[in-house]
Formats: sequence, C-alpha cells, structure tokens
Amino acid sequence: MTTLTRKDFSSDQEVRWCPGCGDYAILATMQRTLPALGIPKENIVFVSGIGCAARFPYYMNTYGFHTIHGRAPTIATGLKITRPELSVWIATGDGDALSIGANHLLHVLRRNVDVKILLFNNEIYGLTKGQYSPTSEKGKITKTSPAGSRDNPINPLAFALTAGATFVARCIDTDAKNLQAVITAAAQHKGAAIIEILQNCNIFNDGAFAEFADKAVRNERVRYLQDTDHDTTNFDAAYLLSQHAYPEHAVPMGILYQAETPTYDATFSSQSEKSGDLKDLLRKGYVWEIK
Ligand SMILES: Cc1ncc(C[n+]2csc(CCOP(=O)(O)OP(=O)(O)O)c2C)c(N)n1
Ligand code: SF4
Repeated sequence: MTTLTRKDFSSDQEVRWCPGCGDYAILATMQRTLPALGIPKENIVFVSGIGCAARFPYYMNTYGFHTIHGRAPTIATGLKITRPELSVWIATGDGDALSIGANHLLHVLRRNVDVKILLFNNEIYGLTKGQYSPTSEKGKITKTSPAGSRDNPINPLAFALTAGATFVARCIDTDAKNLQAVITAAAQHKGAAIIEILQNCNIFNDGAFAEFADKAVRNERVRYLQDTDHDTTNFDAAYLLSQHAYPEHAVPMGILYQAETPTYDATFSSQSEKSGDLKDLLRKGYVWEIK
C-alpha cells in the first residue's frame, strides 16, 4: 500500500480565503493529519453548508458536498446511514452551525450519528462581511449591532454536551500539534464528534482570542486537558470545564468529553434488516383498494 502525504489531500482549487485567515492553518493541519489515519482516500467525504469555512471541501482532494446554509448535518446524516463505510466530516462556521443550522446540529448530535464536525468559531459572520453571530460576545459592535449586540452568546461546548454529543473538544487554529491530536482522536471515535476550533477572522474579528490564544501567553492562559488528570468520561466535569473562560479561568483545550454509546447509523442498518420487505409492510393491516 502506498503511503499518502499532505499533497494527496490538496486539491487543485485556488484557495480563496483572505491572506492571514485562520482557515489556512486548519486546512493544512487536516491535510497533514489524514494520511496517518490510514482511511482510503475514496472513503473520505467533507460536507459543508455556506460561509467562508464552508469552502473547505473544495480545497480537500476528497469527495465533498458544498450544500445549503446550515444543512450540512442533514446531508451528512443521510450519507452516513446509506454508506456507513464512509468517513464523513462536516466543516461549518459558528453562524452556519449555530444560527440557521442549530436545529440540525442538535439532532445530529443527539442521534449520535457517526460524523465528525469541525466547527470553525470566529465569533462573526465572515462571508457576509462582519455581522454579529450567535457566538459573538454581548455588547459586540458590528454593522448589524451598531449599539452593541444584546444577545447572550451560545457556548458551543455546552450546547454540544447537553445535546448529547459523545465527543466534545476544543482547539485553536494555530496550535497544529493539539489540533492534529484531537482530529486523530475524533476520527477514531465511534459516534458524533464535535471539535470547536477557535479561528481568527483577521478581517472582521481580528484577535478575538488573542488574549489567551496568542503563542506568547498561551501556556499560562490555556489548560491543555491531556496534561491534567481530567477524566474525559465524567460529564459533570466536562460541563463545568465548558463554563471556564478567561480571565476568571484558564481556557480548556483538548478533549472535554468522550462516551461510547450505539451510533444512529449502526442501529439504523440493524433495524432496516429486521423490517423485512417494504411491499409486504405497506400491504399489511387495514388497507383500501381504489378502483
Ligand atoms: C438561507 C440563507 N440565509 C442567509 C445566507 C447568508 N449567509 C451566508 S454565510 C452566512 C454566515 C457565515 O458565517 P459563519 O457560518 O460563521 O461562517 P464564516 O463565513 O465566518 O466562516 C450567512 C448569514 C445564506 N447564504 N442563505
Ligand atoms: S472574511 Fe474572515 S473568515 Fe472569511 S476568509 Fe476572510 S479572514 Fe477568513
């Protein structure tokens, strides 16, 4: 078997993100991580909705779908239950996932569909030029909130945990080592895995995470969970960590929670085997014949 490299996962498409965007680092890390996972290239699919982050499938030399705003979880669910052998990844922004797509994200998580979700959180709408998003902080001044946003932000980790996700993690775009380790663990996880990736939009929300994510301060202000005695099977501890924010607390990075429960796609196929012939089912019981 030939060993794949980063190049094998890079497409011939011109990358159309702004120079300096955090998305480049995430793309490069993904392209470097996939070869080591040993998944046949033809079994990998990236599904996205709409947004800057959602351009991800174009740049991966794998199968991919660029679908409609907020609906990547729906398409990915359909794909996974009909083609369970595929490794299905979702690339989504905070607006795509948590505004128009929040309902869909909730259900892919609670059903524990075996898909891997990369949630690029830049706390802004990038593609549509800088409106506040569901993760923007209260008081955020943008074109759509000139007097400051009055909304309470969604905490993606708490959302995922309470929705029933079986793998919940957080990474920073520029911390390739940690991101690579978490992507690898997510790929090996059986069930819905979500990684919140703090991503710098240097055009519309530059430095959103700088006070703790900058290389110069990161080691004191971030808590790498793999270096602590955090038990990733402890839901209560994971929930508590999801509430930790700078400057009151160091910001947790890495895997907060991981659990093993049956996946939706596995139970779906075992159920369809049991349900028998569709024609017989339709003709069973009280039926009319229209003449
Ligand atoms: C049905 C529909 N509503 C609204 C839009 C406009 N729209 C496109 S992308 C987007 C949000 C992008 O923000 P985010 O998901 O955070 O991704 P980013 O661009 O920051 O990566 C919106 C509101 C759309 N394309 N379709
Ligand atoms: S607008 Fe922001 S998120 Fe979109 S490509 Fe530019 S820097 Fe990246």
